[in-house]
Amino acid sequence: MDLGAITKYSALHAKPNGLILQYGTAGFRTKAEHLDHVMFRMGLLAVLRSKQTKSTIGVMVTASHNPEEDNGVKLVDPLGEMLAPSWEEHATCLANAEEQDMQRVLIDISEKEAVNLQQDAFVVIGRDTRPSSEKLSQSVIDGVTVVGGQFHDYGLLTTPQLHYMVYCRNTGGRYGKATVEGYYQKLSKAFVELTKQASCSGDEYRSLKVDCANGIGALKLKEMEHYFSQGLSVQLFNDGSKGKLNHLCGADFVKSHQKPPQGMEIKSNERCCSFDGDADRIVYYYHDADGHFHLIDGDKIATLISSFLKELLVEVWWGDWLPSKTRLSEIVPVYCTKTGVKHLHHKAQEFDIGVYFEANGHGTALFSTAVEMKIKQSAEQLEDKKRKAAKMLENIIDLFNQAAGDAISDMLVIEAILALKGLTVQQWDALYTDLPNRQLKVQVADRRVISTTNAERQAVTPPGLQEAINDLVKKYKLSRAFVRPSGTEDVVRVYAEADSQESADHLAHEVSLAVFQLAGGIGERPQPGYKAAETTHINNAFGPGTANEHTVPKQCRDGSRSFAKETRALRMRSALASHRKLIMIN
Ligand code: 16G
Ligand code: MG
Repeated sequence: MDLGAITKYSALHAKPNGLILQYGTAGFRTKAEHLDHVMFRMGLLAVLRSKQTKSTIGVMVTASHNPEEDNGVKLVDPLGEMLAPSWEEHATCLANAEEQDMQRVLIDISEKEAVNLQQDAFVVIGRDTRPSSEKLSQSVIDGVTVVGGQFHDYGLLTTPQLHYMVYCRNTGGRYGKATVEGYYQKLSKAFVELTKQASCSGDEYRSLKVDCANGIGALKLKEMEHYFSQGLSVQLFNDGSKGKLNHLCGADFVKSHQKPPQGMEIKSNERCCSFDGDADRIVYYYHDADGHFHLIDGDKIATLISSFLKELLVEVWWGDWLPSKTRLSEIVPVYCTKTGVKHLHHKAQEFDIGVYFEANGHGTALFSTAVEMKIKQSAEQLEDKKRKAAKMLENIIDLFNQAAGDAISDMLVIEAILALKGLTVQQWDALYTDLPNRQLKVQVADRRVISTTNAERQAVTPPGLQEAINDLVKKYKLSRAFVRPSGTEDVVRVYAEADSQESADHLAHEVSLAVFQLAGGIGERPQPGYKAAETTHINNAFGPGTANEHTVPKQCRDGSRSFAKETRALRMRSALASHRKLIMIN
């Protein structure tokens, strides 16, 4: 390392004195004007990580669903995953080192991680459409080059596209071609193959309104549209030609406010969806004949996908690989993890097939190499219906972005399934009914006083908080409530559900008061009654089906549906995660 050059260039990307940032669940995120030094240093760090792993590392410049003025950066590890936790800590130390300490921190990291500095390094860079992104990605490039790293700047990309590029490059092209063209072709080919099999070809199944949050999703979908247009026609809204990024539109807005984005006319029963600002999340919605808005969030997306995959798996292997005496209900484990895509992703990797989604619409499906090979083999060796189902599985594997949750890929998966099953958006929505719920946030002096266990569903500290929650929950029917510190905002998240909206609202309020009293609340005491803004938070990522909690209990307790129906939906939803058992049975 040429330390002199690093010092010289670092001074051109000087850190504002005293500024402390943390590499959180989605990297660094703050106002764009505070990020120049962070970008430069993440360029340096990406080179070290690349040398250590002897692989290509990705750097994405985006602040996803945050306001246009914000920006952020995250590093992408060799198989397209989120950065390893020990390197998140290094990222935080490096970003916060004062100018004079920067060199030392860099050397410390290299030593701790036994980085061979003679090793070549390669970094790929992508950015979203924010006005600040181009300059900030140039600062990343400055960091990469000053320590002798090679790079490829992809320019404008969705976040999942960058993850895909990293994955492709580190698997010698086996996963796909590391170009946007390669991405479009891989996904579109799989989609068109799949939808060719759909018997219902009526227009109602083949057109979709897409709110692109005035972000990168619009650009990429426009480029890609003609590749898949024989299977689906998309009508784009909030395509960035006039509105502001994420302003009154996008997946996070729609999910938090439970209403359609601005600028989109919706006729009754029309299928619509929203991407977020960097196109790694998607939610669906529609208006019923009475004009009521219905949101179809990540939970229902997971339900649709897993039920479809399970049907195909059973079709291919029932009575063969999978002994017919196996009860389907036995092969359906559902797991909860802490909030954050990385936790879900790692859990899903433990299975031969793992499907994960946060309620906020971030998710995908992962397939082990063993199961992919088994499916390929079945598609070649089996006959008739079994072969057809195995072929569909082959295509659906190609259609998923296994490196990261991807709004474009998920949209095509969902559209293919709806077309193949001949399902309307209402039929999909009716797979199960959510219990009424409420999400709130509470301001406290230090949110770290709240620690949790059991996938963030139980508070361990401060003393007495969990007991207080337990007592409150007992007052309501079909109720439960959780609290946890946010990973992206300086607040505590509160989630409550119960048999009626009124009860859910009351419970959420009472739990907020308990947090305020026992965890050092600051500012105004939580008031009863909820304005949309109060229930809105950056990611809306708490509660069932989000990062930490899938909807199983909520569904089981929903009195509005027969138990048989509920458990059937539940089994279908989780079938996928169970596939490891199929392998074990074999
Ligand atoms: C980040 C995470 C998301 C999580 C959310 C929780 C990624 C790419 N994103 O946006 O998975 O749901 O944080 O935020 O990991 P919260 O802790 O503020 O609710
Ligand atoms: Mg995003």
